[in-house]
Amino acid sequence: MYFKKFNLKSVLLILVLISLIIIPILSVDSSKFKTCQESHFCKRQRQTHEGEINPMKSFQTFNVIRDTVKLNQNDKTITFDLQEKTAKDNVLTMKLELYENGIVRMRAQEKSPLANKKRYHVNDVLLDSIKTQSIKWKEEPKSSSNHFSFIHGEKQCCYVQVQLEPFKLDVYIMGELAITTNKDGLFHFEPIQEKPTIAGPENKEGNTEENNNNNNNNNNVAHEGYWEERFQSHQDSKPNGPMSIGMDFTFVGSSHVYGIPEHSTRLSLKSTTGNGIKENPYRLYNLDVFEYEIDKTMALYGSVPLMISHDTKKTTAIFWLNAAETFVDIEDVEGPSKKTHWISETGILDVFYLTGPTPSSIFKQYAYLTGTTQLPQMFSLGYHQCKWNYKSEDHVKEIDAGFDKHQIPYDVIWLDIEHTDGKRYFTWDNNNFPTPEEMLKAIAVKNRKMVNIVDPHIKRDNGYYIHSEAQSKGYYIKNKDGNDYDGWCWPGSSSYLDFTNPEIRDWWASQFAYDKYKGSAPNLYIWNDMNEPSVFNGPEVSMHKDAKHWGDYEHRDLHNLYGFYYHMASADGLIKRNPDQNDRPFVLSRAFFAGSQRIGAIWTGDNAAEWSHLDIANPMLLSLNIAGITFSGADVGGFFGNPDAELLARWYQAGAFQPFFRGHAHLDSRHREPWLFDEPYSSVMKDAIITRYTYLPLWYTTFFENTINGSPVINPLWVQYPKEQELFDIDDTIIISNSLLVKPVTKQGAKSMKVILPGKSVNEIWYDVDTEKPIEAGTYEIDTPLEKIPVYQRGGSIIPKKERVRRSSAQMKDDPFTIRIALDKNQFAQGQLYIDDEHSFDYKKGNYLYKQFTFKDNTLIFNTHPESKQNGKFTSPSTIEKIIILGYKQKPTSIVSEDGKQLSFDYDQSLSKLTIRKPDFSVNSNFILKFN
Ligand code: NBV
Repeated sequence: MYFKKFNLKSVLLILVLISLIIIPILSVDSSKFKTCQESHFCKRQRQTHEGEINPMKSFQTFNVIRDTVKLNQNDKTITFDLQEKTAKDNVLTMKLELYENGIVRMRAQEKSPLANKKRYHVNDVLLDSIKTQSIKWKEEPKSSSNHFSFIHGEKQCCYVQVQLEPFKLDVYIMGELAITTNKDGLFHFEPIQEKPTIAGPENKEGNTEENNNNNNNNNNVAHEGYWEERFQSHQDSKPNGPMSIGMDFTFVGSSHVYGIPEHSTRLSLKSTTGNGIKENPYRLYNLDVFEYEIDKTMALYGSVPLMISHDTKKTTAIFWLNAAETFVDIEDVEGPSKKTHWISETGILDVFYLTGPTPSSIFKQYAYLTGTTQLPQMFSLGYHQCKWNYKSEDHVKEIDAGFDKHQIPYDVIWLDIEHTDGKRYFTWDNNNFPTPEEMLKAIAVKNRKMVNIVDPHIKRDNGYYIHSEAQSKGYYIKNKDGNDYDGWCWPGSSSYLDFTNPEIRDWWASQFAYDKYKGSAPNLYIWNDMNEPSVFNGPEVSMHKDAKHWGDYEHRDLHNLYGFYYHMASADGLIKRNPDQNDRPFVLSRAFFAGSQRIGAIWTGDNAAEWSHLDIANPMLLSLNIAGITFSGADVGGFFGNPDAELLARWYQAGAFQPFFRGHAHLDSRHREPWLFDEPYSSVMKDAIITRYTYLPLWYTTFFENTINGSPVINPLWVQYPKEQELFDIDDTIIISNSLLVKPVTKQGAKSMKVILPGKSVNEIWYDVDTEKPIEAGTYEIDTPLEKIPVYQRGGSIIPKKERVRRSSAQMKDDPFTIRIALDKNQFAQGQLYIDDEHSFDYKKGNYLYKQFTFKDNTLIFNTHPESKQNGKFTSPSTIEKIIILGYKQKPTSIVSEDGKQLSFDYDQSLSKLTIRKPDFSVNSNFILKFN
């Protein structure tokens, strides 16, 4: 036999060789990235105890200085000083405020900061519109009592009780304790200090970390970890010394916490400590993590320090407004409650308590603080085709023609870094892209768009205009010695603009003007990659923390905001390049922070062509969605490697139901445009894309509704069914808006799969969108042949669709709608439809239609949505060409419009399906239909 030719040795050798090839491709080199133990401030805050990590160990914590407590009616604050119990000169001042909608804010910093050193305050993340509300005592501070409490001036949503000795802050909702602060005494604030004149011993015996913590203000401080820190070959000069902050919060009565993206873990956050668990805490520090692995608490590309807690009675959240490196420990404690410990390297203590008490009120409260998602242009909700790299104008033509030839709709073709002249962004490789204007025109003729990559590393080449201008204007971030920061990235030696400075952001934005960005055109949009920032030769592949920014802040203070500001400047550029500034920008960013939703889309970076990465995409996107970043997606197919046809087909099916839908692949990956595969795979991919386009009206309406209420665009089941405890861990199923449930197949070879249709407690009915059959809420094993995407419409919902297949979303603009009504057990249904010009900011002036469909008492009413602020100036040529009603119990004798017109219809008794074929109503006017 053929195999007999091989002896065992050679087989083993081959296996070893194969594993050498495969394993490095598939796993991250985690030694490049710090754990809490390797980040000295985290280790200090987490404390070591008898050689073991004991993260929740109590510090000597703070007391409130009684006679400093004041209620200041003028600025609506309560203020007081706090003194550390053992280091009496560590005095902080704390400010408490209430904001609209049940939000409590707590801020603290040194009472008498050093004149020459300061803490960073995060700017530009909170909306300017937030306003403090009046406060009154619930229980005044008295000398006989260890407590005081306060409440909102008028609204009685909740109250806050402060304990003086030791300091503790409790938030009560509906009369019950919901969140406690410093219950475990982990409030620890390293005061800014002058560098000791006498060098401290380098961690020598007897000078334990505990001593250091308790004697922060004297000279007895070891340098290593405090005034300098080493990680691998990198030295951090730490000129400001230790200034970390830590605090514990317990979500009382809660068994589940979610949020703090971005991590590759499941949606429901796992415990990292206690009960024998010894995990690394969740880390928030924007990093370019090459080949990230699933289920790790290590940091990824972006950070949103928002944690949401949920139980059957209430939903609450903590928003920790800090842009420095942050770690979060989670522990299950009795109650059951969730205890969390937050640790940041620098910055002030700035915490928002969101009191909910429902999921939707949490989203409103968070949106009130940080804003809602920038309404996407319609094209950006279509399908995007990307690859590192489409190599030339001919290649672009070929791909574009491929979509037409195979009759697959798509909206955007993307160019990666190779399109530039030597990675000089805003330039073109003249050999391969000699006539970009013509290339863009050819795409524009078909109403399609292009996206070009523009990265933040600037090639240090005097012949490159961006560099020479930036350098001469002094716009680069400086290294610790005050010279332009010089790091290694794609173009070789590179510098990085200081986007924290508004003047520099303006200058950057001006580079997108058509006369500056040669070869650009109105249908060219932008992709910001590597903006963590990624620095190949920097610590953890990022920037040195002692690099200097505008205002004399260190990079360490604001690292997690760098990508946010870069994204902001690019999006601003796209707005300003048009004279009327009336085109909504589209900029995709890899790095992000709280508030990035206001700027543009984000994606989950360099995933891999593996089933496990397909499987984790929805949990990661759900986590982003509940933290405000709704316009998000994962590379379809997986960035690294080569998916087989089945994996790719299943990935298209999942991606078609995720907010941002882009196929992308690594430079070394084989081409994988949908038509390159055998049947049935190719058709399955094509059908998934077509299906996406039919649901564009639902996506667009849902994104508009996010601008009103901050709700996720894709929801985990518990958000829609907050009382159904068995749903709290489910994250493989999403609900788009509140109407369409999708559970994509993410397992290889799956012939069948378990699907949970929620809503048992309310007797929900669901309708399989393929068979149109009603199914009661419950758990089912369903068949999943390759072509099946398990999608169910909720009984009680009405979904707008456009069912004619076109080449791109722009060609569908004036197409008629099909309305799918799914009745609930009471023969009731309601849904919305939003329409505008699909691209401009005119909707902000009310130039749109926001309509509501209600089916009730055998009557269908189509009218202006009660919350609509439409100004009556916008009209659409679209009509309603078909109305389908599922769950309609018996054939009506007639369907009559308000003006007495009889409408023709079909009725399918076996499905209880009623179809009104050509109502042809204009979407501009209201109508009422009576079913007799
Ligand atoms: O620009 C090249 C890639 C890009 O295709 C990818 O989407 C980014 O996440 N980029 C990272 C840099 C290289 C990664 C190996």
